[in-house]
Amino acid sequence: MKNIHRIEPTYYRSIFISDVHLGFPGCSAGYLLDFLRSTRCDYLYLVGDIIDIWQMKRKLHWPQAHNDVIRTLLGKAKHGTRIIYVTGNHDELLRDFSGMSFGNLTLVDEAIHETRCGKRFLVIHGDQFDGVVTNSKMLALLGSALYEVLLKANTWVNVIRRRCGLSYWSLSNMLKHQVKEAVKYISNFEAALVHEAMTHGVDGVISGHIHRAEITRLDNMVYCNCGDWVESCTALVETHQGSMELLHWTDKQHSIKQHDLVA
Ligand SMILES: [Mn+2]
Repeated sequence: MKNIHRIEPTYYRSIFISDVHLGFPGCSAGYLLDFLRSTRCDYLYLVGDIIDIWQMKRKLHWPQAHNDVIRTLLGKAKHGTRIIYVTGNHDELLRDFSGMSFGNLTLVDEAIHETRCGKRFLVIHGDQFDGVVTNSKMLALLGSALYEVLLKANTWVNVIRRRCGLSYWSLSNMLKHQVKEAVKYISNFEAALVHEAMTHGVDGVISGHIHRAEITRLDNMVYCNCGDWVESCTALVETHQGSMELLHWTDKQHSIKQHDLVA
């Protein structure tokens, strides 16, 4: 395992990650460890749902790789990285400790980040703008290949329904409605966050929660979403020059496989 760390880590001024869901079996801790060990930064923002306390209450799942993520994060703090832990809804128990600092690690419900170029961003998880907390994993699935598979399955479902004397039932209509709802939910979420950023008088917003990485411009504001480390393995980074970029870590296959063994 030692030879993977010989490459000098890539430096970013700031790194933003969200929705890691440690304690949940779907967490891609191996990829995240690879990412954390391959990069270094001055500011590391953990934009909520890092530890999935909801999930841990249901069933405890805590493999060594999840410990390693925590140890790697604390190691970074020890070596000078400022860690700003912005709480989410799956780790909302931590909201009781908002405002507290533990060495280089600070717990907050929201933060303002100023880039090297002087652009100011509101950093917030985003669940605060959920009317109803929606299962974002389901949202992601609905846009995927599964949708196609279900459409095909619909034919067979109706063959059986007909044989049983039941009326035609359109799975595709139901799913199309769901997809439309999902798209509406995402655009409402984005609009709500941009509106919140406006009230703070900042230049943009950085959030998480909906597991959908993005950098875009909306109403003259910059909307960024860190994505997640369950499915997409994405991080938002601020370069040394102060520009924002999205990284898709699964694209970097070179040293990932070895970490999979750890997970
Ligand atoms: Mn969330």
